[in-house]
Amino acid sequence: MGTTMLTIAETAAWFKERDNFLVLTHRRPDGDTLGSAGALVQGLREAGKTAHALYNPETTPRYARFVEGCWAPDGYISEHIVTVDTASCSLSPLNGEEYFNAVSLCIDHHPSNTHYAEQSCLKVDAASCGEIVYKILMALSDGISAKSAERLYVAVSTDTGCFLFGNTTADTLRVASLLVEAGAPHRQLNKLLFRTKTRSRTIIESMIYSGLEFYFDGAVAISTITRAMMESSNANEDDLDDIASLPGSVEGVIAGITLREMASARDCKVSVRTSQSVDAHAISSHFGGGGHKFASGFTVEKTLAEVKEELLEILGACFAAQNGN
Ligand SMILES: [Mn+2]
Repeated sequence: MGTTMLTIAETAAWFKERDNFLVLTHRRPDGDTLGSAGALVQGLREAGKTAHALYNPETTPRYARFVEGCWAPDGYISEHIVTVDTASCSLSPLNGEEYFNAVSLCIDHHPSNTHYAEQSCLKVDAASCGEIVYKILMALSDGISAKSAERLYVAVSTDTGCFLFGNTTADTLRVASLLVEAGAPHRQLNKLLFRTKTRSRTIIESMIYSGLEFYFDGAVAISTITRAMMESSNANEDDLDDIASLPGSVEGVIAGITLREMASARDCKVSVRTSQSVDAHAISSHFGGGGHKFASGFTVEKTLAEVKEELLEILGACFAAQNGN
């Protein structure tokens, strides 16, 4: 499938010439997709357009307020479907599948993007989709409201782990600075999103730490989250936000793997976080997943033990190749 690549200026012009947009977010929505959608809807409305986001039933309380007032009313008929932060149609929320057949514009930063939209504004160097949406809104109306700035700050800061992840660039920080100038309440947001833990989060973190396993002289750390752990800690999805970065925080670890048991013992979700020379996207693509160089993931119908064994083999081959053996 071919897609036409648009620059930021072309994307802004595309919006200018059109009206009646429906913005779609991805399955298991995070701060980037919801913050980007919330800001895009808000910015388009401020530019005099009609825009709504398709309700995402998996929206968690943590991010709900940043898409407040954006959900499309029943019976809304849009003319143009726009996706944000969504690399492929398979990431559609269950209620969005029919819309994914006819996406007019995709705004995204994933290198694994499958070019499913008619037009794409794809910037793989951007740390977050929020940065791209910021530039589009600035090109559209030469200014941004405090409300949009707040939502975009959520997008940019959550996708970079508060500007700590390897994807953070000078441009990310520049955009963040402009968002703060535009009124994003960064102190409150940083406290809320990065310096506050629920008790359930604290409990499940302690379980994860005590179960950490190390391989290859400590270069690989594997953390495991079972359904039993979720139950006994009473943790929900919000409590697991960015949990995948936990094993990589241990000194010496260059590949941090998080294995999570989902609906059944043969439903496993895996997150891979790397630094230096280990390509996270390449590891996940062995299992049909993907992502970025330093962050990727996949789901697979295997038990935790089976996935762990296969991953260790792949990582072993990866380290052997690097050492020239
Ligand atoms: Mn993103």
